[in-house]
Amino acid sequence: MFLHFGVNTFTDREWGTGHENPAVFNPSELNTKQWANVAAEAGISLMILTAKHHDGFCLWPSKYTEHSVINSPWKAGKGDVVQEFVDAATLQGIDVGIYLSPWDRHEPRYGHDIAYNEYYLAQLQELLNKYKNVREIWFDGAKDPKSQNVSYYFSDWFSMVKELQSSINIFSDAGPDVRWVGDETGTAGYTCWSTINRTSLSIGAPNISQYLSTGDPRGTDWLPAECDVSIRQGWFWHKSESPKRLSELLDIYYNSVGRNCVLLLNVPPNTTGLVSDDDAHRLKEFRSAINTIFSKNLAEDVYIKVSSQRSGEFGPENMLDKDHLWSYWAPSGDDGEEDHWIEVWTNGGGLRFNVIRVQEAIGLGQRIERHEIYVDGKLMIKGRTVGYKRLHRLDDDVVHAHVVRIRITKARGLPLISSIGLHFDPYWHSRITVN
Ligand code: FUL
Repeated sequence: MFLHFGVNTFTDREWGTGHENPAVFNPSELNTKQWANVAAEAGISLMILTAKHHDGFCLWPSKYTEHSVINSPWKAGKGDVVQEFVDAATLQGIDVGIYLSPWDRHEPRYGHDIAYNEYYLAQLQELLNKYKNVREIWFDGAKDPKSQNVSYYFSDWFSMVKELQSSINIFSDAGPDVRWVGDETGTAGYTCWSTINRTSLSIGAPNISQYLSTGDPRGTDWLPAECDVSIRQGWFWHKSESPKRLSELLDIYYNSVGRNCVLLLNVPPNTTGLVSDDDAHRLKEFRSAINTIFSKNLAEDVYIKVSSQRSGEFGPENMLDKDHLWSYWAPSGDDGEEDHWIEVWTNGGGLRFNVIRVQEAIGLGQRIERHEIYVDGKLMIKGRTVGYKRLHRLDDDVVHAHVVRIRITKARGLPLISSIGLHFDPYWHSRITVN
C-alpha cells in the first residue's frame, strides 16, 4: 500500500509548487492507526509513505529544512507523521517503506549538484537513522523537464542506504533491487521477466518504459518489477475523485500480480488525516474478492498427469501443496527444448472454472518463455512468461471441462513448476453489472 500525503492533500494538487505555506498542513484527526488497521484488514504486507514529495515539504521534523511539520499548526509543530506511521504499521506487523522525492521544488539548493546531493544525503541519513527496519525505499524518477538540471549521485545514495540498513529494498526506474514497471496503470507486460540489464537503464530516462515492462530474458540483473497505481485517479486525495470500481481493481490485480509483479496500490489519506471510508470499503471488497477467487483451488482434488518426472522428491503433487517456492515438480531431462506438459484430469462431472494459475519455482530462476493451455483439447491460451505467478482469465464464458493441459513450449532451462490452480472468479463477466 502506497500512501501519498502532504501539502498537496490540502491544496488539492498533484504536484505542489514548493511555495506552499507549511501552515496549510493541518489534518484535524490524523490517525495512523486507522491507516494501519485499514491496511491490515486488506491483508497488506508493506506500507510506503511519501515522507517528502516533489514540493519538498517534510512529514518529519527534519533538522535540514524549515519546510516541514515543524512549521505547521498540526500538533503545534511538535508532530512527526513518519514516526506515527512507522509505529502504527509496526504494531500491526506491517513492513514500512519510505518515499523521498529526489525532485524538490522548494529547496533552494536544487539546481546545484554538490549542495543538493549533500542535502539529499543528509535527509536520507536522518530518515534511515531515525526510523529502523525500513523494508523499501522509493526513488521516484519524476521531474518537470522545465525545472533546473541536477545530477543525482545515485550510487552514493544507494551506498548510504545499504550502509545504514543493509536489508532494505531499493526501488527506482533502475533498481538496484526492485524496478518500476514503466507505467502507472498497474499493468505489466504480457511478457514480464524479473531479469533485465541495468546498464540499459537510468533513472528518469525517457523511452525505457517498454523495456521496463517486459524485462529481458538475457538480462544479467535480477530486478523484479513493482506496479504502482492509485485506487483513485490521482495520487493525492481530492474531494472530487472517488475510488476505482472493484472490476477495475481486479483487472489491475490480474495484470500485475498475475504477470509476475508486486502490486503497490496507493490509498491516499484525506484532509482529516484518515483513509476515507469509501476507499477503505473498496479495499476491503477487493481483498474479499481475491479471497473468494483464490481460496478454493479446484485442481486440488483431481488426478494430475505429467510428461515426465525427475526421480526423488520432484513429483506433481508438489504443485498442489501450500509451498509455492521450494516444493515443485521437475520433469526429467536436462535441456529446455523438450515438450513438457501437465494434465489435470477431473473425474465424473468435470470442473467449472474461468481462471488458470501457474507458478514457477522462482527461487531457482525464471525459465518459461512460452506456454499454451488447452481445455478439453482446445487451445485457449497462448501464454508467454510465467515467473512467480501467472494468472489467465478465460475470455470465454465459464468453462466446464474435463481435461486441462498446460504445455511449456519454450523455456530457458528445465521448467520447474511450484504451483498450479484452477479457480472460479464470480466477478468476471458478471462484472458489467457489479458496481
Ligand atoms: C510519479 C510522481 O510524479 C507522482 O506524483 C507519484 O508520486 C508517483 C508515484 O510517481 O512519478
